[in-house]
Amino acid sequence: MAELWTISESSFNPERIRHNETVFTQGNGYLGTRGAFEEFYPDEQRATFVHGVFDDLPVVFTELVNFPDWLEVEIFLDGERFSLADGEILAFERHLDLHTGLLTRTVRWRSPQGRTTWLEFQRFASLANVHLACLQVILTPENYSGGVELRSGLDAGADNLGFKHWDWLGQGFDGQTCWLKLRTHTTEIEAGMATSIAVTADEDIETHVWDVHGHPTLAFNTQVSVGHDVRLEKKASIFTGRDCADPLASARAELAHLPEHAWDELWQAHTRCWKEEWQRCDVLIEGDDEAQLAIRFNLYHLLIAAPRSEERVSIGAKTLSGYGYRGHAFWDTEIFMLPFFTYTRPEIARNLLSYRFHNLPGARDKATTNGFSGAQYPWESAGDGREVTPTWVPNPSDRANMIRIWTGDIEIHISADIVYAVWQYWLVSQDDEFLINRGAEIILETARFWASRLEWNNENRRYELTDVIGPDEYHDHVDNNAYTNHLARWHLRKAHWLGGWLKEQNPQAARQLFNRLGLVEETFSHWQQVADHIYCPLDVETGLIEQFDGYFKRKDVDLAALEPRTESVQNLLGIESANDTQVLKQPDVVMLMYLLPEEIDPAVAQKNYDYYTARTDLTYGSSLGPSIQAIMATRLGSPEQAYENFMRAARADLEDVRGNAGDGIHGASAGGLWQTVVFGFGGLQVNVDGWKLAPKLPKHWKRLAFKFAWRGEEVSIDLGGKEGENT
Ligand code: IFM
Repeated sequence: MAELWTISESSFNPERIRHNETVFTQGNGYLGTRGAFEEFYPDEQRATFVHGVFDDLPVVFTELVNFPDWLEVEIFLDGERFSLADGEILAFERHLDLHTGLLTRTVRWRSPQGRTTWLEFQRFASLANVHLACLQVILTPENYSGGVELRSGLDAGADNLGFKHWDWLGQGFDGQTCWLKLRTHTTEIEAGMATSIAVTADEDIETHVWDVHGHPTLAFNTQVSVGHDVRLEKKASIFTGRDCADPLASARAELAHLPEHAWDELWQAHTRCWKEEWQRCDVLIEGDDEAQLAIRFNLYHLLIAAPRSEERVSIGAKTLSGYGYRGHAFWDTEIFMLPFFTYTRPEIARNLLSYRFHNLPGARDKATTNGFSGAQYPWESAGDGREVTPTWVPNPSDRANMIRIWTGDIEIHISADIVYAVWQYWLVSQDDEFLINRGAEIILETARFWASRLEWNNENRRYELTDVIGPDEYHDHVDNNAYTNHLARWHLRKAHWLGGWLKEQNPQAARQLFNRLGLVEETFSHWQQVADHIYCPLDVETGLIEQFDGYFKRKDVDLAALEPRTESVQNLLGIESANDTQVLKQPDVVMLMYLLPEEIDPAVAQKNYDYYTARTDLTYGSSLGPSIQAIMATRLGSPEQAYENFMRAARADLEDVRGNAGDGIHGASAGGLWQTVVFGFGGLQVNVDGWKLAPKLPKHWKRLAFKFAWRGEEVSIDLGGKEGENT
């Protein structure tokens, strides 16, 4: 069944080069390297990103910095440069083995002058030692003998789509190792990179040192004859000032203790780690090969982006696999990706939530700047937790004009989303220590924000939230978004509960925290009282929850009448016109029903699901939509819709449905896919008392098996199989 672990490409596709760079990204939770080729092509976006290494720039404030290229290997075959853009490709295959993270490319290439060579490229980003990445190239001439030259090194010229972040501090060589010392321009994060390169061949090898400024390179020359191999092994090491005091010394030391040929040893250690990952996380689907491969592909991408030993970084919306959203983290992490980690790798979930804890100062600043109390999390967050949502961006269809982005100002539900994730993590892990020492402060400080942000409407005798954006971003500046109001109410009630729980569990910690935050008995009872008076709309006659005040008065558009189309409704109609309609970019009321099922009566849920589903731009709207729709369809008994939306999420990046996969993996869609399988089809439900299953597998699935960690114990679920325990 190797093919159900392998993503393959069977021809060289220059027109899909960026999409495939994203798909074939490798990483280890510390770094991510896009699947660019060792040689160079137009339109490529070769990039390596390291978690937490941000630098400032205009418009988007800050972005993950592209590291010096460690992939480059230029190959000259008897004087002819190897390039798939020239000559003839006689055979080409590329495979990403999801089980081990190994990327392999085999090519049979005839040069313009008729020299035929077999080439094999392999590489991996070590999971056993996250500061190391390895690459090898083996080439065999088929019909000629002659000179072979291989050039490889490190290129500090790496920029971010034309913007340079690196200041060069030095470079040098130790034998067959070359190194670079750099510093980011504004954030002043130092980086040390080293690479050691070993070439083996039958004949003698001449090695040349090219000390080109910013691009230390080693060139190897040898003679080769028909049927004989030349092999290059390259190991690269990366450290930054975020990891240690002297990153260059660490990078050099890392390589110094390795033998010249270390591939086998490093590979063994790496694959052992991957085996353990999959033992905890794999999902088995029998009867649907496309779904099986897609879920593994998406989990692979979450796993390679997951910080295992760092608690001051998060996972950006596009993971570490592309320039999209510049590495910024959104609610995508807590609501879409985090559940996978909470249930299978709670240590990683804790790291990700700790990132929000450490960034409370940024959230406090945001609240204060906006005139509120407590902590208000940024809509987009990067290195230090301040708001980094761009205020203006160029209009993609008319670059001379700028579009005002309001999400950083008024998409405020993120503070409750983060608390929701803290609560879920605690529910599943029972990590009291985290809740007491970190989670509580997140929950209470953001509760203070809500209490100050909610507005008392004296006429209607209720609290309201005006001028917000809900999850459906086709509509901005709306009042009383049902999702936001419900989540704020839920959040204040949880904060009230937490006050009592903390006092009971650890009176001393409670006293200290309450004193530090200035919380008294009355604060908690006030929150409860505010929560009880938050306006949460429901039309009792129709059973509909109005998404926001006046939504039903907007123009109703028949989505089917817009078909066939290949772009979002917002692109088709324009921003203003889409805003005037009832069309949704992504689930909003349906999202609310997903997260807080206990707050919505099942009959009401069905009516709202039907109403809003018909108006949601599921094909080309947000990639966050399909998985949630799929789960709700499963819960409400629409199996066809559930499977259709599940496959939409499954194909989001593999098939580049929205045409933007080149910008990076849609991390939220990947996390949502796992939730669809486990919470939707698997029917896993949890609450304070425990977990239960109400599975509803797609008819053609023969078996679904997955594992999760429940309060320290591993639980194995096996559904539908003959041997299955839980059939
Ligand atoms: O967070 C999402 C948002 O919900 C929809 N627009 C894209 C963002 C990043 O993925």
